[in-house]
Amino acid sequence: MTDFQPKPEHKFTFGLWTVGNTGADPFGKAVRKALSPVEIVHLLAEVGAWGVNFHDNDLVPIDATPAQRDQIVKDFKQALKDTGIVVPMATTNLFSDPAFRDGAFTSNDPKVRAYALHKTMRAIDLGVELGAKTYVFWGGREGTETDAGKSALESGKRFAEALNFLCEYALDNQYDLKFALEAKPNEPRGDIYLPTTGAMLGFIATLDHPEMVGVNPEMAHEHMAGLNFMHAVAQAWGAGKLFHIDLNDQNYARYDQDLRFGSQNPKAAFFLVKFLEDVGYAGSRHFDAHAYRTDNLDGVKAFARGCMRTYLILKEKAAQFNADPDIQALLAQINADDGSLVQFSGKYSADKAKSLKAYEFDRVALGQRGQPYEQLDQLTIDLLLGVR
Ligand code: GCO
Ligand code: MN
Ligand code: MN
Repeated sequence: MTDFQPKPEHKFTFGLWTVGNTGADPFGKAVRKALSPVEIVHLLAEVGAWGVNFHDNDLVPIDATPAQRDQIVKDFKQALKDTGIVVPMATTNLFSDPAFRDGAFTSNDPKVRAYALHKTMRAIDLGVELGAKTYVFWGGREGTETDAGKSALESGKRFAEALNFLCEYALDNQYDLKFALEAKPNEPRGDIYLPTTGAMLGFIATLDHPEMVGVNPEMAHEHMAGLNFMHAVAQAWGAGKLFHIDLNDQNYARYDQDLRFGSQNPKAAFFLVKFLEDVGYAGSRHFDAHAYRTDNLDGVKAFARGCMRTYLILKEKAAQFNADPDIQALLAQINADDGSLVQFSGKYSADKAKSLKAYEFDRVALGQRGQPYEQLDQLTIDLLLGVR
């Protein structure tokens, strides 16, 4: 039993926009005071986080003068130095400004596409200056409400062209930087292009520098699409593409709720944490969520502490699952292999194919074998509910 206290080795991070969220939504204005980036860094240090991530304009307002920019960056660097908080990831805001109303890299307006590249190169410079090694691309406005005016095919080509350009930019500047693409099915657009992590993985293979580009899957986004998040994460991991992860929670089939990690569906969160810990994922655990609008600053801290605490509790539960003799006995039974057909496994050979085709299976016997998944799942529930 640990005390569930976050430590730097857990690599827990928050965005400036997450704990900095003021509670404004489409139906109501801010309920909390806006915190400065320096205040947020100190708040994150107080709750025990390891790192802070930001969009260019979370840190430097879009209309800041060069002198203002320099002062803001200087103050922010000082706060990082004073607290030991690091910047593992940065990203670009390509969605708030009216210029991006019809997208950034996929906008039908070539001037907007050029401006999106200009803004992103400057934001990459800023991120690298502050130490970021991962650069996230979330194309919130890259999509449509109507397909009458924007070509999905052309948009895909434009998005690829922009990423190819930016990969070359990072290489040209010898930046130690990897790109992570974040999918979301909708919101703020009616439909966002490349809506799932799986779609992003397919897209990456078409780029000029696929080795530089991976994914940043987000739990809420796959849940909005009704999908199993852990399965998406496993596919990304298997492809060597899990460069970053956005943890939060979400009711299925709702608007983007950005709930505290593990608060809505602790069982899905458990299987996710178990996966990440079992495979040895070594990247940031980034919480892309925010406190309920009902809460004040104390609630924001409770929210941040809660995300990390729940992760650590689930991590301990995963270790308990792996050490539980009854659970392991059922798993051994489920995965039992008497080795009798070992000659047919592995790589293809003409002989193997020939003898496998000729082999006589007892199909009826195969169909009679049940699996004790009910028992195993109930043991998992007992464990998660704390009676085991
Ligand atoms: C959202 C997204 C964003 C991105 C962020 C980083 O639903 O608004 O999750 O929070 O993660 O822009 O790229
Ligand atoms: Mn999101
Ligand atoms: Mn996100």
